[in-house]
Amino acid sequence: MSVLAEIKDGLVCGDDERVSELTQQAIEQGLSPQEILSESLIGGMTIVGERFKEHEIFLPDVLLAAKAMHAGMEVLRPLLIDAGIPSIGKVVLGSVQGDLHDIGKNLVGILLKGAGFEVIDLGNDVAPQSFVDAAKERGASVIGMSALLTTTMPTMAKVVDLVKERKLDSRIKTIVGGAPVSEMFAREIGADAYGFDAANAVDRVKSLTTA
Ligand code: B1M
Repeated sequence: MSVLAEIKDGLVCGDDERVSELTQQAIEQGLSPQEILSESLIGGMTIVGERFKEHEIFLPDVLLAAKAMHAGMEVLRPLLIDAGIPSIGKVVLGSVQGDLHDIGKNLVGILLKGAGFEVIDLGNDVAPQSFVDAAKERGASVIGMSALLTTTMPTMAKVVDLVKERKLDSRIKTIVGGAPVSEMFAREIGADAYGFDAANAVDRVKSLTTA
């Protein structure tokens, strides 16, 4: 089995120590962090999602897989973030209220930092007002929101509306993303951008801040 397949297997089994060790091994073998991330970590988590949906595994198994994903991302983090780059803009980031999923959001944060943005990460379960207050107080020009549940997606609209209500929309732009979110949804709620994955989110944030 290749090291990439072994990492994926370790993640699906929820073995954080194995994932951490193998990720380190993959780096030493010269594999790129992007390849390890997409092929093994995101690939493994996709399998976990499918098995959870089919009731083949249960919530504790998903939690262990999430812990293993975190362990792998921690090894990759320094390689994805090129330290010492001067800030090219500030982004407030969070998973919306009611949503505890934060792996994708964390990935977006890591890649934004890697691209030179200062990221103010509010964590998960973030209330609409907290997004807007933080962006205003910290002088951020972009609010990035992540949602993994169809039930929490409407909260994104509340943030977009609040930015407009407070007449901040000329200087604070919004971007939304997450598995159930689409370009069409982003347009419907009046968000300024949609990122289909973490790398695309970085491109979209760059366009928002240079427009
Ligand atoms: Co939950 N969960 N979960 N879960 N979970 C999903 C989302 C689900 C699709 C599983 C399923 O049924 N197949 C389902 C949602 C169904 C729906 O809404 N239609 C679900 C459910 C139902 C639930 C609970 C309700 C289960 C329960 O309690 N009965 C519960 C809800 C808790 C809550 O939030 N209130 C729950 C709990 C959990 C755990 C806590 C166990 C754990 C989360 C741990 C954590 O995040 N710290 C968990 C996990 C791990 C998943 C799955 C398996 C994996 C999610 C993930 O991390 N993917 C997920 C199934 C799946 O998505 N296949 C599932 C990897 C990650 C890299 O991808 O987050 O999509 P993702 O991010 C991507 C893109 O979406 C994008 O970039 C990333 C890739 O580069 N992206 C952005 C994300 N945010 C972005 C923001 C941007 C731009 C792009 O701009 C700002």
